[in-house]
Amino acid sequence: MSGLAIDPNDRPAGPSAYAAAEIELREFIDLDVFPIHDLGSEKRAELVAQAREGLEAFGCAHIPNFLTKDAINAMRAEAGRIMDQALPADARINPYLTADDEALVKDHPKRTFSRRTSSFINSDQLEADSRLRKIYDSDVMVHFICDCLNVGPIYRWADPLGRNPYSVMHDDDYFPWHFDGNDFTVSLLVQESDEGGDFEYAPNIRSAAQENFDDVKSVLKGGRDKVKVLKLREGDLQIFRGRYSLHRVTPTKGTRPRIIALPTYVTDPFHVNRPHHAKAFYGRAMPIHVERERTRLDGLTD
Ligand SMILES: O=C(O)CCC(=O)C(=O)O
Ligand SMILES: [Fe+2]
Repeated sequence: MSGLAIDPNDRPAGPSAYAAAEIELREFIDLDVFPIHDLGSEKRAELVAQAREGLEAFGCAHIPNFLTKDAINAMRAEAGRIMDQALPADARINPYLTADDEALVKDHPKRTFSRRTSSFINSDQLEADSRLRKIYDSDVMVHFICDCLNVGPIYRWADPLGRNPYSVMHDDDYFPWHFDGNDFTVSLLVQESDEGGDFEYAPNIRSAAQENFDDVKSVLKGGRDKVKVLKLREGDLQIFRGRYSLHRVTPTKGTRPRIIALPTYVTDPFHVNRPHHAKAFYGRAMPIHVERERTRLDGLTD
């Protein structure tokens, strides 16, 4: 891989370590309001039904106030302590995170690049007793998300950088329009920015069978007719099908960084981000990204 320096000794530390007995759900969720552990409860069934409606209609489910204040505070404190280790991005990306292709016309979506300045606190940088990692490792959470998505089984992901990072956006940062490499993303907003930082998305603008470059181009050029805006608040949970919905985070303003946790579950736990994707998003690629680069199930570009 030209341009990608890979250190062969840079091996992931292994799977997450939290067993069910070590995870106290009440450390992050009010089980009276959100009884996600109680499979027979009516409240849980309602939550699942609502999430499915959102996912079906817009590729997006939103559960306000999902996290407890205590969990928000713990995650904000963790992110604050390790934020200076985040690998800042100052990369020009197209929506597919691919290199420029001069064979295409100049205004093709694959040739439309924007500067991404947001940064990730990569998953391998989380603290040993990270609250985010407990949430991520919780089987109850995996089962709940799986029910909401109505696909399954889903798994925690092998990608050592992308499995459960925090995304951080400081004053004037921007996360431009893109598609995700994985099918869906779970987001938990930990801290709002003073201004901006809205999540915008064009639901199901492409499918596994169809790229729909014309529609993507229209959004990139500023068209708003296909765009929806989701105002996330601290503690909100969002489940989002980012592989088919073009999305971005609008520029953030102010001294308070926007911090969002992204616990990422997948249907194929083995395959990780492609090296160029890992480099563009997480600031580095590791041997696992090179070794597991294989043909994907779909033929979409990312
Ligand atoms: O920060 C967000 O709300 C979305 C982040 C995102 O789209 C991504 O990490 O791929
Ligand atoms: Fe994304």
